[in-house]
Amino acid sequence: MLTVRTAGESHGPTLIALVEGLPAGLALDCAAIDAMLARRQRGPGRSKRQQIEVDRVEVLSGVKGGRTLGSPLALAIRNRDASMETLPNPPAPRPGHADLAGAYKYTSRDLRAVLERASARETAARTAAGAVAALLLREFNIQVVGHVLAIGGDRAAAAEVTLESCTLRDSSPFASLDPQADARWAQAIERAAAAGETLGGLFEVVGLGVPPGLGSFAQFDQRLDGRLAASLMSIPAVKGCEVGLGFAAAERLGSEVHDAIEVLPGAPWGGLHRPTNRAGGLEGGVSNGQPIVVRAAMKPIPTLKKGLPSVDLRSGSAVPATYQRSDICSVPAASVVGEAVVAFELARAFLEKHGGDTLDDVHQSFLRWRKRAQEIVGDGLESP
Ligand code: EPS
Repeated sequence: MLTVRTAGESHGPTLIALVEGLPAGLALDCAAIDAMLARRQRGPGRSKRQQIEVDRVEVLSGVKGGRTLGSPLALAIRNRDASMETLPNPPAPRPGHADLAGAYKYTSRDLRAVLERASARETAARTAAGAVAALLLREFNIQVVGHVLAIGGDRAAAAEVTLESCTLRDSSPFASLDPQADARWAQAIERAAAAGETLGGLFEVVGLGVPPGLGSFAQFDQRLDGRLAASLMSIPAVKGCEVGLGFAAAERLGSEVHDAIEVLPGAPWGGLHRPTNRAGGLEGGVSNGQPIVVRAAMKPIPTLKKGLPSVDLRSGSAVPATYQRSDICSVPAASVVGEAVVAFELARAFLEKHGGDTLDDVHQSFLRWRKRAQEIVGDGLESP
Protein backbone atom coordinates (compact mmCIF):
# COMPACT_ATOMS: atom_id res chain seq x y z
CA MET A 1 0.00 0.00 0.00
CA LEU A 2 1.21 3.50 -0.83
CA THR A 3 1.67 5.47 2.41
CA VAL A 4 3.29 8.68 3.56
CA ARG A 5 4.44 9.80 7.01
CA THR A 6 5.86 13.22 7.64
CA ALA A 7 8.18 14.51 10.36
CA GLY A 8 9.73 17.83 11.25
CA GLU A 9 8.97 21.06 13.07
CA SER A 10 8.28 24.43 11.47
CA HIS A 11 11.56 25.91 12.75
CA GLY A 12 13.45 22.65 13.25
CA PRO A 13 16.34 21.66 11.00
CA THR A 14 14.43 19.59 8.41
CA LEU A 15 11.05 18.46 7.16
CA ILE A 16 10.84 14.80 6.13
CA ALA A 17 8.38 12.78 4.04
CA LEU A 18 8.74 9.00 4.13
CA VAL A 19 6.90 7.46 1.18
CA GLU A 20 6.45 3.69 1.04
CA GLY A 21 4.83 1.43 -1.52
CA LEU A 22 6.02 2.97 -4.78
CA PRO A 23 6.86 0.54 -7.55
CA ALA A 24 10.50 0.24 -8.64
CA GLY A 25 11.52 1.96 -11.87
CA LEU A 26 9.72 5.31 -11.58
CA ALA A 27 11.95 8.17 -12.80
CA LEU A 28 12.18 10.61 -9.89
CA ASP A 29 12.13 14.04 -11.51
CA CYS A 30 13.41 16.25 -8.67
CA ALA A 31 12.92 19.38 -10.80
CA ALA A 32 9.17 18.59 -10.95
CA ILE A 33 9.06 18.12 -7.16
CA ASP A 34 10.90 21.44 -6.65
CA ALA A 35 8.53 23.20 -9.06
CA MET A 36 5.56 22.09 -6.96
CA LEU A 37 7.32 23.13 -3.75
CA ALA A 38 7.96 26.55 -5.31
CA ARG A 39 4.28 26.89 -6.28
CA ARG A 40 3.32 26.18 -2.66
CA GLN A 41 5.50 29.10 -1.53
CA ARG A 42 3.92 31.60 -3.91
CA GLY A 43 0.99 33.97 -3.58
CA PRO A 44 0.31 37.54 -2.50
CA GLY A 45 -0.28 37.78 1.22
CA ARG A 46 2.29 35.21 2.29
CA SER A 47 4.53 36.04 5.24
CA LYS A 48 8.23 36.95 5.19
CA ARG A 49 9.01 33.31 6.00
CA GLN A 50 8.58 32.48 2.32
CA GLN A 51 11.32 34.97 1.44
CA ILE A 52 13.65 33.19 3.86
CA GLU A 53 12.90 29.65 2.72
CA VAL A 54 13.76 28.19 -0.68
CA ASP A 55 12.13 24.78 -0.47
CA ARG A 56 14.11 22.14 -2.35
CA VAL A 57 13.85 18.38 -2.10
CA GLU A 58 16.78 16.18 -1.09
CA VAL A 59 16.32 12.48 -1.77
CA LEU A 60 17.90 10.54 1.10
CA SER A 61 16.90 7.00 0.18
CA GLY A 62 14.94 4.81 -2.20
CA VAL A 63 16.49 5.93 -5.49
CA LYS A 64 19.37 4.62 -7.62
CA GLY A 65 20.34 6.05 -10.98
CA GLY A 66 17.40 8.47 -10.81
CA ARG A 67 14.78 5.71 -10.50
CA THR A 68 12.87 4.37 -7.50
CA LEU A 69 14.08 1.08 -6.04
CA GLY A 70 10.78 -0.01 -4.48
CA SER A 71 12.30 0.66 -1.05
CA PRO A 72 11.17 3.52 1.23
CA LEU A 73 11.72 6.94 -0.28
CA ALA A 74 12.93 9.51 2.26
CA LEU A 75 12.52 13.11 1.10
CA ALA A 76 14.01 16.02 3.05
CA ILE A 77 13.42 19.77 2.86
CA ARG A 78 15.85 21.83 4.93
CA ASN A 79 14.54 24.80 6.91
CA ARG A 80 16.66 27.93 6.61
CA ASP A 81 14.85 29.39 9.62
CA ALA A 82 15.76 26.65 12.10
CA SER A 83 15.46 28.82 15.20
CA MET A 84 13.07 26.61 17.20
CA GLU A 85 15.35 26.32 20.26
CA THR A 86 15.66 30.08 20.69
CA LEU A 87 12.20 31.29 19.63
CA PRO A 88 10.07 32.58 22.54
CA ASN A 89 7.20 30.61 24.04
CA PRO A 90 4.02 32.62 23.27
CA PRO A 91 2.13 33.35 26.52
CA ALA A 92 -1.38 33.67 25.01
CA PRO A 93 -2.88 31.01 22.69
CA ARG A 94 -4.25 32.11 19.30
CA PRO A 95 -7.99 31.44 18.87
CA GLY A 96 -8.39 29.17 15.86
CA HIS A 97 -4.92 27.63 16.09
CA ALA A 98 -3.92 24.38 17.81
CA ASP A 99 -2.25 26.33 20.66
CA LEU A 100 -4.87 25.95 23.41
CA ALA A 101 -6.18 22.52 22.37
CA GLY A 102 -2.55 21.33 22.26
CA ALA A 103 -1.83 22.82 25.70
CA TYR A 104 -4.73 20.78 27.12
CA LYS A 105 -3.62 17.67 25.26
CA TYR A 106 -0.09 17.75 26.65
CA THR A 107 -1.06 19.57 29.90
CA SER A 108 1.72 22.05 29.26
CA ARG A 109 1.95 25.80 28.77
CA ASP A 110 4.75 25.33 26.25
CA LEU A 111 2.73 26.62 23.29
CA ARG A 112 5.92 26.70 21.21
CA ALA A 113 6.13 22.90 21.54
CA VAL A 114 2.58 22.64 20.17
CA LEU A 115 2.72 25.17 17.37
CA GLU A 116 6.02 23.95 15.94
CA ARG A 117 4.41 20.75 14.69
CA ALA A 118 0.88 22.13 14.25
CA SER A 119 2.18 24.78 11.82
CA ALA A 120 1.14 24.49 8.19
CA ARG A 121 4.83 24.35 7.32
CA GLU A 122 4.35 20.56 7.53
CA THR A 123 2.47 20.76 4.24
CA ALA A 124 5.77 21.31 2.41
CA ALA A 125 6.63 17.67 3.16
CA ARG A 126 3.20 16.48 2.01
CA THR A 127 3.56 18.54 -1.14
CA ALA A 128 6.84 16.76 -1.95
CA ALA A 129 5.13 13.38 -1.45
CA GLY A 130 2.20 14.50 -3.62
CA ALA A 131 4.59 15.62 -6.35
CA VAL A 132 6.04 12.08 -6.41
CA ALA A 133 2.51 10.66 -6.63
CA ALA A 134 1.84 13.04 -9.54
CA LEU A 135 4.91 11.60 -11.33
CA LEU A 136 3.43 8.13 -11.00
CA LEU A 137 0.00 9.29 -12.23
CA ARG A 138 1.61 11.04 -15.20
CA GLU A 139 2.87 7.63 -16.39
CA PHE A 140 -0.81 6.77 -16.92
CA ASN A 141 -1.84 10.14 -18.40
CA ILE A 142 -3.58 11.22 -15.21
CA GLN A 143 -3.13 14.87 -14.29
CA VAL A 144 -4.27 16.61 -11.10
CA VAL A 145 -4.93 20.36 -11.27
CA GLY A 146 -5.58 22.59 -8.25
CA HIS A 147 -6.75 26.18 -8.58
CA VAL A 148 -8.21 28.95 -6.44
CA LEU A 149 -11.95 29.61 -6.77
CA ALA A 150 -12.56 32.40 -4.27
CA ILE A 151 -10.85 34.65 -1.75
CA GLY A 152 -12.64 36.46 1.06
CA GLY A 153 -16.07 35.63 -0.39
CA ASP A 154 -15.28 36.99 -3.86
CA ARG A 155 -15.58 34.21 -6.48
CA ALA A 156 -13.64 33.82 -9.71
CA ALA A 157 -15.61 33.43 -12.94
CA ALA A 158 -16.55 29.81 -13.62
CA ALA A 159 -13.98 28.05 -15.81
CA GLU A 160 -13.69 24.54 -17.18
CA VAL A 161 -10.49 22.85 -16.07
CA THR A 162 -8.51 21.18 -18.85
CA LEU A 163 -4.85 20.24 -19.28
CA GLU A 164 -4.27 23.66 -20.83
CA SER A 165 -5.59 25.37 -17.68
CA CYS A 166 -2.22 24.86 -15.98
CA THR A 167 -0.54 27.50 -18.15
CA LEU A 168 -3.12 30.15 -17.19
CA ARG A 169 -3.09 29.01 -13.55
CA ASP A 170 0.70 29.18 -13.36
CA SER A 171 0.73 32.72 -14.76
CA SER A 172 -1.67 33.84 -12.02
CA PRO A 173 -0.16 35.06 -8.73
CA PHE A 174 -3.21 33.54 -7.01
CA ALA A 175 -3.13 30.22 -8.90
CA SER A 176 -6.53 31.08 -10.39
CA LEU A 177 -8.09 30.81 -13.86
CA ASP A 178 -9.53 34.34 -13.76
CA PRO A 179 -7.15 37.32 -14.21
CA GLN A 180 -9.95 39.75 -13.32
CA ALA A 181 -10.49 38.06 -9.98
CA ASP A 182 -6.72 38.25 -9.37
CA ALA A 183 -6.87 42.04 -9.62
CA ARG A 184 -9.77 42.26 -7.16
CA TRP A 185 -8.14 39.80 -4.76
CA ALA A 186 -4.88 41.78 -4.75
CA GLN A 187 -6.85 44.78 -3.48
CA ALA A 188 -8.68 42.66 -0.92
CA ILE A 189 -5.34 41.46 0.46
CA GLU A 190 -4.08 45.04 0.73
CA ARG A 191 -7.22 46.03 2.61
CA ALA A 192 -6.94 43.03 4.94
CA ALA A 193 -3.26 43.80 5.61
CA ALA A 194 -4.06 47.41 6.50
CA ALA A 195 -6.77 46.22 8.90
CA GLY A 196 -4.54 43.57 10.56
CA GLU A 197 -6.91 40.92 9.19
CA THR A 198 -6.61 37.60 7.35
CA LEU A 199 -8.61 36.06 4.49
CA GLY A 200 -9.81 32.57 3.63
CA GLY A 201 -11.28 31.18 0.46
CA LEU A 202 -12.13 28.22 -1.73
CA PHE A 203 -10.03 26.01 -3.95
CA GLU A 204 -10.85 23.20 -6.36
CA VAL A 205 -8.86 20.15 -7.36
CA VAL A 206 -9.65 18.30 -10.58
CA GLY A 207 -8.30 14.87 -11.55
CA LEU A 208 -8.18 14.51 -15.34
CA GLY A 209 -7.86 11.13 -17.07
CA VAL A 210 -8.64 9.17 -13.89
CA PRO A 211 -9.79 5.70 -15.01
CA PRO A 212 -13.04 4.26 -13.66
CA GLY A 213 -12.94 1.57 -11.00
CA LEU A 214 -10.65 3.19 -8.39
CA GLY A 215 -11.78 2.99 -4.77
CA SER A 216 -14.44 0.60 -3.50
CA PHE A 217 -18.03 0.41 -2.28
CA ALA A 218 -17.27 -2.88 -0.53
CA GLN A 219 -16.14 -1.31 2.73
CA PHE A 220 -16.92 2.19 4.05
CA ASP A 221 -13.34 3.27 4.63
CA GLN A 222 -12.29 2.27 1.11
CA ARG A 223 -14.72 4.69 -0.54
CA LEU A 224 -12.62 7.06 -2.60
CA ASP A 225 -14.84 10.09 -1.95
CA GLY A 226 -14.43 9.62 1.81
CA ARG A 227 -10.69 9.19 1.43
CA LEU A 228 -10.36 12.32 -0.71
CA ALA A 229 -12.47 14.27 1.79
CA ALA A 230 -10.26 13.08 4.67
CA SER A 231 -7.14 14.14 2.77
CA LEU A 232 -8.54 17.61 2.07
CA MET A 233 -9.85 18.05 5.62
CA SER A 234 -6.40 17.19 6.97
CA ILE A 235 -4.95 20.36 5.42
CA PRO A 236 -4.60 22.97 8.17
CA ALA A 237 -7.41 25.59 8.12
CA VAL A 238 -9.69 23.56 5.82
CA LYS A 239 -13.17 23.54 7.39
CA GLY A 240 -15.30 22.00 4.65
CA CYS A 241 -15.16 20.09 1.40
CA GLU A 242 -17.49 18.84 -1.30
CA VAL A 243 -17.49 16.44 -4.25
CA GLY A 244 -19.05 17.45 -7.58
CA LEU A 245 -22.26 19.39 -6.95
CA GLY A 246 -21.63 18.89 -3.24
CA PHE A 247 -23.96 20.85 -0.96
CA ALA A 248 -25.92 22.18 -3.96
CA ALA A 249 -27.11 18.62 -4.73
CA ALA A 250 -29.24 18.69 -1.56
CA GLU A 251 -31.38 21.47 -3.04
CA ARG A 252 -32.16 19.89 -6.44
CA LEU A 253 -34.49 17.20 -7.75
CA GLY A 254 -32.97 13.80 -8.47
CA SER A 255 -33.31 14.30 -12.21
CA GLU A 256 -31.24 17.48 -11.87
CA VAL A 257 -28.47 15.80 -9.91
CA HIS A 258 -27.53 12.49 -11.54
CA ASP A 259 -25.54 12.13 -14.74
CA ALA A 260 -27.25 10.29 -17.63
CA ILE A 261 -25.44 7.34 -19.25
CA GLU A 262 -25.26 7.38 -23.08
CA VAL A 263 -23.57 5.32 -25.75
CA LEU A 264 -21.02 7.30 -27.75
CA PRO A 265 -18.84 5.17 -29.99
CA GLY A 266 -15.18 6.00 -29.47
CA ALA A 267 -15.69 7.55 -26.03
CA PRO A 268 -13.05 6.43 -23.51
CA TRP A 269 -13.63 3.45 -21.21
CA GLY A 270 -15.84 1.37 -23.50
CA GLY A 271 -17.81 3.94 -25.50
CA LEU A 272 -20.01 5.22 -22.69
CA HIS A 273 -20.54 8.94 -22.27
CA ARG A 274 -21.86 11.13 -19.44
CA PRO A 275 -23.12 14.48 -20.77
CA THR A 276 -22.77 16.06 -17.30
CA ASN A 277 -20.42 15.50 -14.35
CA ARG A 278 -22.45 16.57 -11.35
CA ALA A 279 -21.16 13.55 -9.40
CA GLY A 280 -17.61 14.90 -9.62
CA GLY A 281 -16.38 11.63 -11.10
CA LEU A 282 -17.40 9.47 -8.12
CA GLU A 283 -20.36 7.11 -7.81
CA GLY A 284 -20.67 4.59 -4.98
CA GLY A 285 -17.27 5.63 -3.68
CA VAL A 286 -15.65 4.52 -6.95
CA SER A 287 -14.24 6.63 -9.79
CA ASN A 288 -16.54 6.52 -12.84
CA GLY A 289 -14.19 7.74 -15.58
CA GLN A 290 -15.31 11.37 -15.44
CA PRO A 291 -12.97 14.03 -14.06
CA ILE A 292 -12.71 13.91 -10.27
CA VAL A 293 -13.89 17.29 -8.94
CA VAL A 294 -13.43 18.21 -5.26
CA ARG A 295 -13.50 21.59 -3.53
CA ALA A 296 -12.37 22.78 -0.12
CA ALA A 297 -13.14 25.80 2.04
CA MET A 298 -10.25 27.35 3.96
CA LYS A 299 -10.84 29.59 6.96
CA PRO A 300 -8.76 32.77 7.37
CA ILE A 301 -5.35 32.09 8.99
CA PRO A 302 -5.82 32.36 12.80
CA THR A 303 -2.69 34.46 13.42
CA LEU A 304 -3.93 38.06 13.19
CA LYS A 305 -1.75 41.13 13.47
CA LYS A 306 -4.43 42.78 15.55
CA GLY A 307 -4.39 39.85 18.00
CA LEU A 308 -7.71 38.16 18.82
CA PRO A 309 -8.99 38.17 22.42
CA SER A 310 -7.11 35.60 24.49
CA VAL A 311 -5.70 34.89 27.93
CA ASP A 312 -2.13 34.85 29.29
CA LEU A 313 -2.03 31.27 30.57
CA ARG A 314 0.36 32.10 33.45
CA SER A 315 -1.36 35.19 34.86
CA GLY A 316 -4.90 34.44 33.73
CA SER A 317 -5.33 38.02 32.52
CA ALA A 318 -7.09 38.98 29.30
CA VAL A 319 -4.57 39.89 26.58
CA PRO A 320 -4.51 39.84 22.79
CA ALA A 321 -3.19 36.57 21.30
CA THR A 322 0.56 36.62 20.74
CA TYR A 323 1.59 37.80 17.26
CA GLN A 324 4.98 37.23 15.67
CA ARG A 325 4.43 37.10 11.93
CA SER A 326 1.95 35.39 9.67
CA ASP A 327 0.35 35.09 6.29
CA ILE A 328 -2.61 37.31 5.44
CA CYS A 329 -3.87 34.72 2.97
CA SER A 330 -2.54 31.32 1.98
CA VAL A 331 -5.41 29.96 -0.12
CA PRO A 332 -3.14 29.75 -3.24
CA ALA A 333 -0.66 27.66 -1.21
CA ALA A 334 -3.49 25.48 0.09
CA SER A 335 -4.63 24.84 -3.48
CA VAL A 336 -1.19 23.36 -4.21
CA VAL A 337 -1.31 21.26 -1.05
CA GLY A 338 -4.82 20.16 -2.08
CA GLU A 339 -3.47 19.12 -5.46
CA ALA A 340 -0.71 17.18 -3.69
CA VAL A 341 -2.96 15.28 -1.28
CA VAL A 342 -5.50 14.45 -3.99
CA ALA A 343 -2.68 13.21 -6.26
CA PHE A 344 -1.41 11.06 -3.40
CA GLU A 345 -4.82 9.52 -2.67
CA LEU A 346 -5.49 8.88 -6.37
CA ALA A 347 -2.06 7.25 -6.75
CA ARG A 348 -2.79 5.09 -3.71
CA ALA A 349 -6.15 4.01 -5.16
CA PHE A 350 -4.55 3.43 -8.57
CA LEU A 351 -1.88 1.16 -7.10
CA GLU A 352 -4.47 -0.74 -5.05
CA LYS A 353 -6.17 -1.72 -8.32
CA HIS A 354 -3.20 -1.95 -10.66
CA GLY A 355 -0.24 -2.37 -8.28
CA GLY A 356 2.93 -4.38 -8.77
CA ASP A 357 6.55 -4.45 -7.69
CA THR A 358 7.80 -2.65 -10.78
CA LEU A 359 6.42 0.15 -12.92
CA ASP A 360 6.33 -2.34 -15.77
CA ASP A 361 4.08 -4.66 -13.69
CA VAL A 362 1.75 -1.72 -13.05
CA HIS A 363 1.60 -0.89 -16.77
CA GLN A 364 0.83 -4.54 -17.63
CA SER A 365 -1.93 -4.72 -15.05
CA PHE A 366 -3.45 -1.45 -16.22
CA LEU A 367 -3.35 -2.51 -19.89
CA ARG A 368 -4.99 -5.85 -19.07
CA TRP A 369 -7.79 -4.13 -17.18
CA ARG A 370 -8.23 -1.46 -19.88
CA LYS A 371 -8.69 -4.09 -22.57
CA ARG A 372 -11.46 -5.72 -20.52
CA ALA A 373 -13.04 -2.31 -19.77
CA GLN A 374 -13.40 -1.64 -23.50
CA GLU A 375 -15.74 -4.64 -23.63
CA ILE A 376 -18.12 -3.30 -20.98
CA VAL A 377 -20.92 -2.74 -23.56
CA GLY A 378 -21.98 -5.81 -25.55
CA ASP A 379 -21.42 -9.50 -24.86
CA GLY A 380 -17.61 -9.31 -24.70
CA LEU A 381 -17.37 -9.82 -20.95
CA GLU A 382 -19.73 -12.79 -21.02
CA SER A 383 -17.62 -14.71 -23.54
CA PRO A 384 -15.33 -17.38 -22.07
C1 EPS B 1 4.36 28.18 6.66
C2 EPS B 1 5.33 28.70 7.45
C3 EPS B 1 4.99 29.45 8.68
C4 EPS B 1 3.68 30.19 8.49
C5 EPS B 1 2.56 29.30 8.00
C6 EPS B 1 2.94 28.26 7.00
O1 EPS B 1 6.03 30.34 8.90
P1 EPS B 1 6.33 31.08 10.30
O2 EPS B 1 5.51 30.41 11.36
O3 EPS B 1 7.81 30.92 10.50
O4 EPS B 1 5.99 32.52 10.08
O5 EPS B 1 3.84 31.19 7.51
O6 EPS B 1 2.02 28.61 9.10
C7 EPS B 1 0.73 28.82 9.37
C8 EPS B 1 -0.10 29.38 8.57
C9 EPS B 1 0.30 28.32 10.63
O7 EPS B 1 -0.89 28.48 10.92
O8 EPS B 1 1.10 27.81 11.37
C10 EPS B 1 4.65 27.49 5.41
O9 EPS B 1 5.82 27.28 5.02
O10 EPS B 1 3.67 27.12 4.73
